[in-house]
Amino acid sequence: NPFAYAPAPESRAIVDIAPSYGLFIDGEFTESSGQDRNKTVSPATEEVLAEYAQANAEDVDRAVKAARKAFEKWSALPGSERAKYLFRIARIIQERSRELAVLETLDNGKPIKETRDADLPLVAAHFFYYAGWADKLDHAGYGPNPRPLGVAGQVIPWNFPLLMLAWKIAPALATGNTVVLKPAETTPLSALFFADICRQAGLPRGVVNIVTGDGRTGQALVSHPGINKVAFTGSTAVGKAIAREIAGTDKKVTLELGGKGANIVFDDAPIDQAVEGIVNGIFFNQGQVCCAGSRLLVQESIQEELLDALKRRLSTLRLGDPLDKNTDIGAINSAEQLARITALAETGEAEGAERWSAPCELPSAGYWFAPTLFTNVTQAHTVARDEIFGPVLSVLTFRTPDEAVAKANNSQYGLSAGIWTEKGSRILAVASKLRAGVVWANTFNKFDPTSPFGGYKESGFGREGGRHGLEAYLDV
Ligand code: TXE
Repeated sequence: NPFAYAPAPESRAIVDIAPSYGLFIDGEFTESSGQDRNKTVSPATEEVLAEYAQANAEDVDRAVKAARKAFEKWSALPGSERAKYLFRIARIIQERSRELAVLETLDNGKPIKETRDADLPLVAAHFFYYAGWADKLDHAGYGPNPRPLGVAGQVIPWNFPLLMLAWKIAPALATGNTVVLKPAETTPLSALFFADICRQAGLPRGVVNIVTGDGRTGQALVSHPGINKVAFTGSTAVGKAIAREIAGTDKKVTLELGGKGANIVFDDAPIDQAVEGIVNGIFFNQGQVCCAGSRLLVQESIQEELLDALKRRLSTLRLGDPLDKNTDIGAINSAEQLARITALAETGEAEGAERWSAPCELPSAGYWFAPTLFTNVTQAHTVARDEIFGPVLSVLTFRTPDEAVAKANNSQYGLSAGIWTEKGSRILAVASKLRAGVVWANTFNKFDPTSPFGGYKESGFGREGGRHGLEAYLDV
């Protein structure tokens, strides 16, 4: 067995998780005014990691008031001063990145290989990137006096807890806004550790506030009259509920919602490279990625060859302990998410699609789902339409580039797409017809803080990242 060699897993001893956490308001950890507590568990073992406060409306009000008060001074600072804090935060994240990577892996269930090599470097990069903007806003074509909006209420999901926090907090702070952020209920820990980093960086009180809790806390936050801007990443259903909630107010909003990305492989594609890209596209973070390439569109003539190669590759993926550096597939984030994936996969079978799962043993404790393919899929099948948000790939075929484009665009979503071909002219022609916020060519899931990210159609609106990401936080 070539994989018998197993180096020591990354030690969880480098993270000091307290048994219980309060809220971070006005620069201090404080208790909720209510008694409600939640628990966060390790999805790989179901072991309780910590208890935390379920913030109520009164707590949210306190956090918004602290952010409002801090806004006066923070927004008046010269950009070069705000930049210093952001650079400091970025450096502390780098210094503490092993600790944060282990923490994120414990709370989320994703492989340490990913938190170490993708999440944490991108988190630091985001803070460095937006730190660089803070003193340049006056000279970036925004006119002489771009103004921050005020207090941002930010609600984030559990799939990239710290990275989604960085996407939200870095541009808000760079532009002179203050924030109240609510992490997801299953992954509150890295946001609480980030609060500690804010203290370590000497960030003025109230500029960043963290309120933990479930959807009720999120609802209290987005509906609070003291919020000027709502930034949300999560399900399309909740995104729509938030849009309804704030309709009729003067709040600005950006929504980053679901997806059903098409990964289009033409017959001249380098097959081995495409297989790696397909695997990365749908099995990175167990497929719990809004821009996952969850629909494979393969040109009919190479279907057999590609699927054979893909199945061979999937059979080598190692599923198990997320802290083991060799693990490719970690745990599903929660029992609820596992139930959702399981139900959609069962629907796929019931509707007549053919199911194939990678041969791997699932641990007895924790939430696990083997990498799975569906073939014989038509566009009418639920597995071709609904976001599964799990390690499940639906395979469809096409004959011509036009048919590929039509099928790729046949979705309520429009977040991501991929094209695999040797022909540069085809990449440009096809990409220009795809209704998706990002199109990758001969690669997938590449992220960069300089690049705007966001959706068409029901994948949401507004862009995060890059220069466009600043606009969401400025009145010009
Ligand atoms: O999402 P929710 P869930 C999709 C994915 C997944 C499904 C459900 O398909 O299977 O959504 O996941 C907060 N007002 N995505 O239930 O509920 C909630 O506490 C304000 C795609 O976890 O949308 C959490 O912090 N906030 C997605 C956040 O919203 C509310 C990432 C997201 O949770 C709220 C996650 C309310 N009424 C799931 N209700 C992506 N685009 O990456 C809940 N929340």
